[in-house]
Amino acid sequence: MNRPFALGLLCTLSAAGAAADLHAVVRSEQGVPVADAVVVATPEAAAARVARPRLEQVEQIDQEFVPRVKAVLVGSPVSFPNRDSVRHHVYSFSSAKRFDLPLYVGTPAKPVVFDTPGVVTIGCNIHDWMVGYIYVSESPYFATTGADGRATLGGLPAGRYSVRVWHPQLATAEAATRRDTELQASADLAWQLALKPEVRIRRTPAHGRRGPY
Ligand SMILES: [Cu+2]
Repeated sequence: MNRPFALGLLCTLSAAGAAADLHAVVRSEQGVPVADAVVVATPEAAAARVARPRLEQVEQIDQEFVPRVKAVLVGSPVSFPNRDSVRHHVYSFSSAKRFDLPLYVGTPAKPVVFDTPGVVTIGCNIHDWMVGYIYVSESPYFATTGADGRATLGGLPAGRYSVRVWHPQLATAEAATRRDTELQASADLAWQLALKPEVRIRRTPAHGRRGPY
């Protein structure tokens, strides 16, 4: 007897919970998959889901930042655990967040709070080749591409979004990557990005694994 009611409730629930997955693929102009690209979807309406910043981390492993590109929601605290036996001195001069964590081993007691949207370039005072990026996102909907150039933004409420891509080697303004899309069900979006050549500082033997720091 109560079956119609139950069915009605089920329909209501599924309509209210309508969510879409956005499958993004990012390639270079030559068609090579691009890793470490941040894909951000900004809803036209205010974010339906209230996202809370949570503790994130960027490790130092074998004298590199892991991950090299980390996207976080604005307001997120980020800790910088040092997994190496050598000391690191992590810092940034970026306008979105200036900070300095003088020489340390283990995990500095206080995480750094990233409270301004933008890109924060991080380095190490001791190991010049160590470069990483923290992308501070205003929207809670983002993902970073893997080695296959793919990223999935899951569970986006249906609606209109502008979607854009950032990468450390992006040759254009981030705004130029913008796509406007109406998401009702899952969708695919693809980008071919013009990238600048990668500039990497060579690791010097003096700063090898068994170095003085
Ligand atoms: Cu270092």
